Amino acid sequence: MYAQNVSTGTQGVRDADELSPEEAAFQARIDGNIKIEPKDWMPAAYRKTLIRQIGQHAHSEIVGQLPEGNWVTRAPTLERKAILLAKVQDEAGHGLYLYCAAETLGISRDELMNKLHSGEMKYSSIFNYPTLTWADMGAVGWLVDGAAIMNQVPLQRTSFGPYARAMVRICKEESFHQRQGYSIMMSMVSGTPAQKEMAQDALNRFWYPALMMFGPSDKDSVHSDQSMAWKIKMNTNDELRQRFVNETVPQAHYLGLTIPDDDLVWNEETGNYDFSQPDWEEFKAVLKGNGPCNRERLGARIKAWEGGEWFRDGLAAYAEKAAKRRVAA
Ligand code: BYC
Repeated sequence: MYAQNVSTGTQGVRDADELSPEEAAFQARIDGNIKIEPKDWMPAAYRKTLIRQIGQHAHSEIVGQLPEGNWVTRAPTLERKAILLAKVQDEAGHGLYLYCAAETLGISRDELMNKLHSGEMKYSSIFNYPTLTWADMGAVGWLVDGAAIMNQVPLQRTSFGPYARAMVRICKEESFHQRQGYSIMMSMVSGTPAQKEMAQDALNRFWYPALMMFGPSDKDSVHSDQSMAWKIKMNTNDELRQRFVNETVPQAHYLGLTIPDDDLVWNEETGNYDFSQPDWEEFKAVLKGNGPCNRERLGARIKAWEGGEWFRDGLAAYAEKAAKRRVAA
């Protein structure tokens, strides 16, 4: 049951009969839905793609704490504060599972951090937008975590075991995150006219950045073919974006809010909503480091990393001493 073609990423797509016996056996495992584990043989490009995607995902969880952490001290009630705090802490946990999954591929946490701080590795474009009002906490939970779930539920079946297993718990927690965001939106739209206006304004600002989270359109996606052949990705960027629009539009209607897209229309023939694409030039600018908050976000992460150096050094020194004591005993 070998795949017809295998994309190598660097060399284009090769026919199955061009594969080495190791590559063919590897592809057969993927096609048979047998998980790849860290000690199994894997093509170098598979390892590299996974480190890139899992690392980017881990960085997104960690950087993703910043726009919401910004609101913990300003939550309107004690209950909302406790919920938001729990959510932000969950994101830290997600980052840690994902860094651990990436480390099983032979890259260290320090290397991953250095690559984030130097700009060599990315994190999700969405976190380069500011959170200006409390309604943004609603929009982020509803739309950003909603988009994350759409992308991550299929990743529970991804071919690399540690990544797939991390996704199971992450998805459970993301569902709670999405619900808490929608709950904030429900409160805002049933409040004063000014509060409803804040909710609409948050939707207006987060709609297109949320659509960008799924990556460029399929025709411009560099990695999709290869990643789909290796079941690192289970769906294309456009498929997931369409699913997200189909699920989110009725939720906006229920809230009594308007999606900021004049061309949004239900298409009976396709059974999907037709919608306007995000501004891909803006997306490219954000990826290049020129979004509204890129410098601030990266600056905050670098400051936290440098500020924590004494603590990491202390932990390492303690571990070294404990190891010596064990040898001596
Ligand atoms: N932002 O060939 P493509 C979350 C890059 S949610 C930045 O289609 P791929 C959270 C891409 O890396 C977010 N960069 O790439 C939620 C590539 O550049 P490089 C995290 C993006 O990898 C709430 C280039 O564009 N989720 O964690 O096949 C609270 C070409 O794209 C973006 C994940 O990471 C973007 N939006 O597909 C807290 C899910 N889109 O690397 C936290 C796992 C594309 O060649 N990741 N690029 O320089 C994925 O599913 C895929 O990596 C993507 C992109 C769908 C995102």
